[in-house]
Order: sequence, then structure tokens, then C-alpha cells
Amino acid sequence: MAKRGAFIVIEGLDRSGKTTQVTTLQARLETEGIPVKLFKFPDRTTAVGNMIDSYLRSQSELDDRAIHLLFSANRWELATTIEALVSQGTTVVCDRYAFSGVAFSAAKGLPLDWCRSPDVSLPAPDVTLFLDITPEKARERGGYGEERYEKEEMQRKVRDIFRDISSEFDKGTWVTIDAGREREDVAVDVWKCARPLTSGLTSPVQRLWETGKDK
Ligand code: Z5A
Ligand code: MG
Repeated sequence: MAKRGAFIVIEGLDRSGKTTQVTTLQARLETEGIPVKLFKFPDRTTAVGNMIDSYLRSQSELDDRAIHLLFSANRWELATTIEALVSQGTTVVCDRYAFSGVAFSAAKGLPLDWCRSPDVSLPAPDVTLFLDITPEKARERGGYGEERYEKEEMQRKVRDIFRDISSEFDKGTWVTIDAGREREDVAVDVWKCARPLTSGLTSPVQRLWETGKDK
């Protein structure tokens, strides 16, 4: 049976080092000769992504539900590409995904189930590596920037919701990594989790949240 690539998502709070770690993982996979493609959500380069970018930089206002649906649409517009790459044997590494979508919108007060629904049936990651960091540690990394949501109170709420989301997954598909350490130490843990998946998988890609609970 032909083997497919893995779908690996790195999630986490602001300044937890997601972009640093996806880049390091991509380089490591390339060194090992494993075909890899990186995605980042929001993907601000698409038409939908442009609207999201403008909202995040407070250059436009949108209803909370409208922006939530745009974040989801931004994933759906790339879902087929992700699935095709994975089925051709490429490992896809993704910087944020639907879990950020749910966590940030639910932190604004939207119901969790409503937040989840537009992302139901997206390709499900084979593993989600959640980079956990305290707001205090995150602040040490240069403080919060200018964008919407980059406020400590918001980040605390988001962290609590990520905890709730993680409890729905088993330990094999959701791994929490202490991201308050040195870059290299975090990268070692990321690699430990990613490596076993990169020798090729035979199981089909699952669909996110289709049964209500992911296992
Ligand atoms: N959002 C949403 O609401 N709904 C959705 O569906 C999605 C997203 C997908 C923009 O996301 C906002 O969109 C985000 C969630 C919301 N709002 N917030 N907050 P984004 O992904 O575009 O945000 P970003 O600015 O790229 O990521 P980030 O979270 O701020 O940073 P990061 O990628 O986690 O960290 P980093 O860029 O790798 O590192 C940050 C700094 O720390 C940098 O100077 C590094 O050199 C340094 N760093 C990294 N690792 C370490 C360690 N281990 N030690 C010390 N310093 C470190
Ligand atoms: Mg980033």
C-alpha cells in the first residue's frame, strides 16, 4: 500500500515560538530527505487572507462571527491542496490551524460548538503539537505587538480554551510541549513527536471533529 505524508500542526499562544519551530522542523525534514511543505494560518496572501490581515491590523471592523467564518474559509481554500500533498507523500507542517480559530473566537465569547462547526470535516492533523507558554514568559519575548488579540487578558482566556480543546484528544494526537525553554530544547521535543510519523503512513487522513470527539 502506498504511503502518505504526515499532517503535523503546531499550535500555541502568542510568542510561543510556533513560527520558529515550524521553520526548524521544515529544515530538519529537508535534511533527512523527507519532502515537506509549510503552511501558515492565517494565510494572508489570498483574497480572504487580505481581509483577515486588514482586520487583525485594525484597519477594518467586522462582526465577530464574520471574521470567524473568514478564518475558517481561509483554511478551506487550502484544504484540498493540503490533502493532495499529503496523499502524494509530502509531509505538511502547519503553523496554527482550526484550534486557533476556535480558541480565539470562543475567548471573545462565541459559543464553542458554534466556533467549531465551520471547521468540521477539514483534514485532521495526525498530530497537533501545542506550544504552551505562560503569559509572563511570552511577555519576556519582546512584549505583545500592535495586532488585535495581542493583549495579556485575551491570551489567558485563549490558553484556558486551548486546554479544554486538548482534553478532547488522546495523548497521541495532541501533545503539549513546554515552550518556555530554549529554542533547541523545544525543537528536540518537536522532532521526537514528528519523526515517527515521517516514515510514511498508511491510514487515511481523518476528518476533523466529525464525530464530535477526536481520538
Ligand atoms: N487567529 C484567529 O483568531 N483565528 C484563526 O483561525 C487563526 C488565527 C488561524 C495572527 O496569527 C492572529 O490570528 C493570532 C491568532 C489569530 N492572534 N494573536 N495573538 P499569527 O500566527 O499571524 O501570529 P504571529 O504573529 O505569526 O505568531 P505569534 O503567535 O506572535 O508568534 P510565534 O509564531 O508563536 O512565535 P515566533 O515568531 O516563533 O517567536 C516570537 C519571538 O520569540 C521571536 O522574536 C523569536 O525569536 C522568539 N523566540 C522563539 N522561540 C523562543 C525561545 N524558545 N526562547 C526565547 N525566544 C524565543
Ligand atoms: Mg508566528
